[in-house]
Amino acid sequence: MTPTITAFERSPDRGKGLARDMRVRWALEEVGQPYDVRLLSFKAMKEPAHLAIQPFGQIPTYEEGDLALFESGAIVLHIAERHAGLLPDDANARARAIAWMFAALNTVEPPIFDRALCKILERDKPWYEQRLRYLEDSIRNRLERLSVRLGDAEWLDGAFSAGDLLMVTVLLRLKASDILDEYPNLAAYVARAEARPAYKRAFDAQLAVFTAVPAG
Ligand code: GTB
Repeated sequence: MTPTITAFERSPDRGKGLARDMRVRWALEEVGQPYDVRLLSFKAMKEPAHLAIQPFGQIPTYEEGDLALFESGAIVLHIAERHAGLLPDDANARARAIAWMFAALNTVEPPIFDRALCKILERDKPWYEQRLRYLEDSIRNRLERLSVRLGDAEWLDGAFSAGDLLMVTVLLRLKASDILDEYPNLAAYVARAEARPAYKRAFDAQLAVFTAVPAG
């Protein structure tokens, strides 16, 4: 059965692939699972039909038969568990890959996402510079440790996994800043992931939504 995911009808990032449907699209492309996309307006995301699937009125969601899922991390884990290619077979290696998925979303993403929000929503506040510095220090703290752990390796723990997929989607949000370039092995890690054919297909698919929508 072909799963259906939801995505922004008009992504505020104008097709840069920063919204969280990108990680779900990428996971589906990595495992070779075709999918349909239901595009939602901000209004439709807050209507009962969508709230029944996503209690917070957000994208992405994932529907397959009588399964409806929300939370991008849970969706990527579901895809990785049901298809070969995103989690190792060895039980311990699999547990470690899942730990990296949690690390990406719980430990690395929060200061990166908060920085993006701060730059949009708090620019005119008296605490802006101080808070931005605090968030950037927190990001550097995480990236420093991540950079040390990655070292010269290609991926975080052996073969490319769902842990790398989520970590890279989180780090990509820093591409517009200079912060990622302070850690050349992390910048190269992100570039390596972006060069994966599955990443490119997912990126192009979400970009096509933006370019297909008339401006306005
Ligand atoms: N924890 C949830 C998950 O991982 O699925 C969070 C989902 C989420 O934040 N969804 C956002 C959303 O639906 C889109 S991705 N927001 C609408 C709302 O809450 O009303 C976050 C996002 C939004 C915009 C950009 N951008 O423009 O760059 C990037 C990321």
